[in-house]
Amino acid sequence: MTERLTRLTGLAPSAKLPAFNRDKLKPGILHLGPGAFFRAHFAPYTDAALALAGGDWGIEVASLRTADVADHLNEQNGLYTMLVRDTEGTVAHVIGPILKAHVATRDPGELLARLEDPAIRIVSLTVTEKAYGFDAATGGLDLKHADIIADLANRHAPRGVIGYLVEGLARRRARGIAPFTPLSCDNLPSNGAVLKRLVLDFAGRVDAELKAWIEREVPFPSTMVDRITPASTDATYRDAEALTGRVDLAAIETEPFTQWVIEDSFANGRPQWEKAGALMVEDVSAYEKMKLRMLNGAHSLLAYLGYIGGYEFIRDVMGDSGLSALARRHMNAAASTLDPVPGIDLDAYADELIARFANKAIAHRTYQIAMDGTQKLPQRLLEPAVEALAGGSQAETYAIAVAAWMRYALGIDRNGKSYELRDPRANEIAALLVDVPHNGPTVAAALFTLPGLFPAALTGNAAWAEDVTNKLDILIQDSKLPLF
Ligand code: CS2
Repeated sequence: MTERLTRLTGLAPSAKLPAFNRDKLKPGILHLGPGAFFRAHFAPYTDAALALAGGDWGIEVASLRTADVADHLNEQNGLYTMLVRDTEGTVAHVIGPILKAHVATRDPGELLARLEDPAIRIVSLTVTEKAYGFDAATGGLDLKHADIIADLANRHAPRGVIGYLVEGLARRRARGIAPFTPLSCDNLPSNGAVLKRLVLDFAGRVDAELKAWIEREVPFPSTMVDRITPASTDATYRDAEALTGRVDLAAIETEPFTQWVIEDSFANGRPQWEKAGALMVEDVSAYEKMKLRMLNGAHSLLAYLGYIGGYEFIRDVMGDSGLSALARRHMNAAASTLDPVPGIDLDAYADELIARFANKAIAHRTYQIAMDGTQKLPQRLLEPAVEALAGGSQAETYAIAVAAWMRYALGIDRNGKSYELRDPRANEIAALLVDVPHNGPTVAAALFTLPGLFPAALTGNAAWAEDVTNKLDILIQDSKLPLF
């Protein structure tokens, strides 16, 4: 039987190994949410920074929900393989900065102790949009979010991200320990500012002095993160084993492109990520809007249209010349809502996105990207659509994307087979659609009333709402995807 990946000796020569001494690392970062994206982005940037600039920034990770990834990482002494795929082939990099993994649901006290440890100077997060308890309608705390409700009622034994951060900071303050820097790496606009607002809102409800201390002492840098990272499959584990000679149950796969823009505002030091190619800036918002609107907006458009059109992967959708032209059209529309982005030519950026989406070596499921639509639509599609309409544009590609999401929200494919929506508001959506006849006007009218999702500037714009309705009608009636 093939040996498990647990140490760096004896691996196949095709594996690229960490170029620093792991024994020198000390815990300095605690990362919440060690999913595939973190393993393809934050950890490899830190790995490269350690190799190129030295330092002792080791990472501990904590899963707030499931235990599998954390268990596999511990079984492998924190090591795992990142496969970088393009049409030229696949390269295996073994990534070295992870020291230990924790599982919050199994041992919440252990995670609280790690948050309190003065050695931990950064607490970074990739927990997905829905974990924040963010209300897109108000920009503040969602007081109906299950974790927020539970943690406000029981703040010393939290279960959600905001509850853990506030309790960790409260414990440090009580013991006179300097705060850690919370570092959001999720696809939310101004993710640091959003996180700050949520943490302050939560803290203000439990302890006004704590709130004032956080406001004074804790920086919340925003980041823009980018690397297309599909969920791991059997092919990931198989290729990782072939290229390293070791069984690796924490292997991930990703594309060659990677980008990270970080606001350089840390309370207590940071790794030299700029040595690994990260861009350290004063204000990340222009980069973040660009990425959310051009990449993620087009991704969601392609995911919904592609999934209902019977395409399994984004690369297949891109093989359809009408849909890839539509994606490009949407990117142009999104670009026209943006202020200039320092150092970036938006046209060249769009061309590069098209090539990345078309990468034949990356099998990125439309169904994966379609997940959590209610959490993704506002920043990717609805806010820029409002701005486009205000600027006198017809916002047509946004109408197509929203119609495609609505068609997807019916939960039945074109062969009549049902699928799970995988959205935290799936039950509300289903309830709105009960007994609603499947045609454009009725379904659009029902979904437009989902509380807090669609801004009044969109639903109140009769021409745009009618455009969505007509397009949805075509998508519902036609078994083939129409060319809009
Ligand atoms: C995708 C993103 O799943 C999704 O919603 O749009 O995960 C996308 O692949 C990344 O943001 C790329 O950096």
